[in-house]
Amino acid sequence: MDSCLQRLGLSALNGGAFDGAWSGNGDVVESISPINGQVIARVKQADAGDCERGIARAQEAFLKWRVTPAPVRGETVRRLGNAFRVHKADLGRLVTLEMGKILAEGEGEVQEMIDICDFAVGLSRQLHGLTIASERPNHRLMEQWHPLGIIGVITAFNFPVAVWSWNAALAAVCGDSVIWKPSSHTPLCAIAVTRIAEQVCRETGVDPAIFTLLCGSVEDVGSRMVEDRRLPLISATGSCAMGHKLAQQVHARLGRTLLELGGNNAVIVTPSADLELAVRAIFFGAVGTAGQRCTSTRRVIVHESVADALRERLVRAYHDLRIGDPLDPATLMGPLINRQAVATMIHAIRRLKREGGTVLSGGKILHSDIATVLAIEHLADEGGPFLPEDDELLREDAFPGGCYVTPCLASVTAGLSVVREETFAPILYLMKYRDFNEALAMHNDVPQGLSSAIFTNDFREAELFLSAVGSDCGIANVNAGTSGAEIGGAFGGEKDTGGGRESGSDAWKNYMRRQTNTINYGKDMPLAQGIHFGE
Ligand code: UN1
Repeated sequence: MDSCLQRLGLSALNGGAFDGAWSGNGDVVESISPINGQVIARVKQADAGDCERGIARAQEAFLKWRVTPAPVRGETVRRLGNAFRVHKADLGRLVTLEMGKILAEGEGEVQEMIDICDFAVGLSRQLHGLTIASERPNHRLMEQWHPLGIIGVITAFNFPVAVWSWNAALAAVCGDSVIWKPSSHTPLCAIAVTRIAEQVCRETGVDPAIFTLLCGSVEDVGSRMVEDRRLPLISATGSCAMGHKLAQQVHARLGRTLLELGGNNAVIVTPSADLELAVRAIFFGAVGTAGQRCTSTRRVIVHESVADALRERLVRAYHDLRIGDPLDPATLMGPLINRQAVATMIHAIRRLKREGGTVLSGGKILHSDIATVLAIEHLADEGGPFLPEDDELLREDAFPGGCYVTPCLASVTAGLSVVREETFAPILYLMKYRDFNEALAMHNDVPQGLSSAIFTNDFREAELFLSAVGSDCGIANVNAGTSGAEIGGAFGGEKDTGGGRESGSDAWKNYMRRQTNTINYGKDMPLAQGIHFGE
């Protein structure tokens, strides 16, 4: 067992349900590292009883927490941020072990947790409403923000710790309790984080059930949270398909959702662009986290006059990329999360070729023996076993486990159906444009609307891109890439991305209920709109 697990309080078999006490009466599952296919440790998941207890305990904790003054709540979150500082290296390493992103990115994710805690501490003294001019004499009109209740937080494998913290740190200062259902691929990260939060709560005399954890499947845990009226808000990260289904269930009981779903993020490269900057941003955006970020760059829309130069630089960067063990500091791209993800990527590349696209670089499975490749699971949507072709394989002994690929760079014409979908893998589609308005139209012609970027030194193009007729995404950047957003801004997107905003700016308002108050300090009873009623 890796020693970081022990330092984080994990053992070979771990309880995956926490409501102030650790339990887990459901199935025992293995957490498998995508680095080498080895079992890291096992987890006892939550069963129906654990879920019921977890929800009841989170409610009990909420009733005490909501009357704790917000700046006092902020003190617990301040200590939480400090605890993450102490455990940054171990937690970052665990993220790498369980999820496969490189160490620098694993630690970067923990830094996001620290940053959002700092943000939330300041916020704990700024949860203020407005005072509004009343139309009636001797009246005051104002609004207050009150704690909302239990926040259900459903997270994805790709950010196994940070996304919880964006929700939990804000929810905590807002006076809510949180129930977390992590991805079933990354339960150990969730257990380690919850153990840290538990310790901080015990030190500050807070009921640790404000940070409840329920590890388990969508059926056993997710759907119980989604259908339970005691959870007024479900904040969920995942695919567009997951979000569509979840929204229908939550909205059927008139609950609220905060959705952070798929992206199909593009970079426009114009004739005046600084190509050096553009290549660096595109390369990090497309290959970083092995293309498994919601904000990963998936499309490049490049002006025909600079298309050849950009393509050549990108091909070179892809060629020189160091792929391998994400624990090795020299590696820039680790494995995909599992074999299913590898199969999904190869299927997308086959489709791309069928639809007329050309692969310029990569798109192969790196493996050390064919047996692991043939063990790739059945693809549910294709209905049969996944059988790679010879030209889809690249044998190198340094890649055990079967989850390694070379990132794919492809040239396409706009409008291919595969380009309109988010494939959660490192595939980058290059397409050319002639006229700037055509580039904007191509940019917006996908169902998703998360992140976007333009590289230009022409201020008219930059401003148009940011204007009402420009990018239709929740995030739009100039001379900065699509991924790697700071926590200080509101994070999320439009259209099929789900419309939610998490993290900075005023995203905290999602976690509170707004109350409008009218106070009459006069001796008359004037009615609004000048209505006289029986006088
Ligand atoms: C995600 O992929 O779910 O902007 C979130 C970024 C990160 C967050 C990504 N700060 O890439």
